[in-house]
Amino acid sequence: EHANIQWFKDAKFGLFIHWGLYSHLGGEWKGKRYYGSGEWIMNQAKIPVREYEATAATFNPSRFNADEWAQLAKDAGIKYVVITAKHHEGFAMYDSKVSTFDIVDATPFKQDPMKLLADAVRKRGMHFGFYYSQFQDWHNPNGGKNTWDFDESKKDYQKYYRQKAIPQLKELMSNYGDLSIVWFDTPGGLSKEQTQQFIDSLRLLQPKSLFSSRVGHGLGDYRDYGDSEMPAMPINGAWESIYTHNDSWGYMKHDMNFKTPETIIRLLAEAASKGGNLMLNVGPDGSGRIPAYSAQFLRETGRWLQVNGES
Ligand code: FUL
Repeated sequence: EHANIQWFKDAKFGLFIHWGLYSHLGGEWKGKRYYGSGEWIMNQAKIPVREYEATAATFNPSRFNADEWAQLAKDAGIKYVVITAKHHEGFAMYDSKVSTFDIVDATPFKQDPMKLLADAVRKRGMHFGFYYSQFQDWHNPNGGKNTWDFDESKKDYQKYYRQKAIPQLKELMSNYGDLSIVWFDTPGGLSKEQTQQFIDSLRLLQPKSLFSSRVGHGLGDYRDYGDSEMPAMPINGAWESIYTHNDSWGYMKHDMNFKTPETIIRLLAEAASKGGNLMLNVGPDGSGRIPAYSAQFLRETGRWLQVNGES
């Protein structure tokens, strides 16, 4: 068991934030609407890397306000916040020196929102962590799962890990203060031994940070279930169940199927009663705003928790 697991076991309620270049597209490409997960639009529409890159030129989340996001989480009774630093699309939402496909180099915004958010969250006494897609990277010729630009059988995954994933993880784990979680997702391309080496090398940078189980091969510090999956029975040990507020993780302008505060509270109570955490996701839009229904329903959830003495 990880020496720093107790805060996580006590936390009960986390906020997941999916925010990337896909948020700017909002589930629509060339006039066609896509359904499901907005952050998968590059894959769904088979958008070529060069065309996808070009969308960064108009991505300007000028309404982003780190203090507003962090205060909303605080008001909702949330204890930890995890945000996508790089999702499968390969776009870094922070100032990366490893690639120019990042928010500082490739967009008119030119700022690093992750620095501000990390500080705003920790200032309010909550834990902060990064999501990082360690294997799937549809932008990198050697990253996992872009089969429309690249030939999967010709890829050198080790090279991608060496040249992009590990150096970027090192940036994230060196330049943003103490991380409480590194949330890996959809493992691939590494054996169990290689995964252990990958973990060990990163641990040196942030020994106190927990690693999610999607690092692969059962080697994480706590257990995550499938997307929108709740275990049927109480479970021993540290675990987390992840749900998104509507039906998409990344912002989708035509998805209004937001869970009511009552549904959120039921999910939270169910996870807690079975011994785990609920990490609920919101998808801010391309301008940097958290959808109004998400903000409202999170606040109402927080008020309920306060009135009922749970926060
Ligand atoms: C999945 C990813 O493929 C989705 O896009 C999302 O990030 C979800 C939380 O995990 O496996």
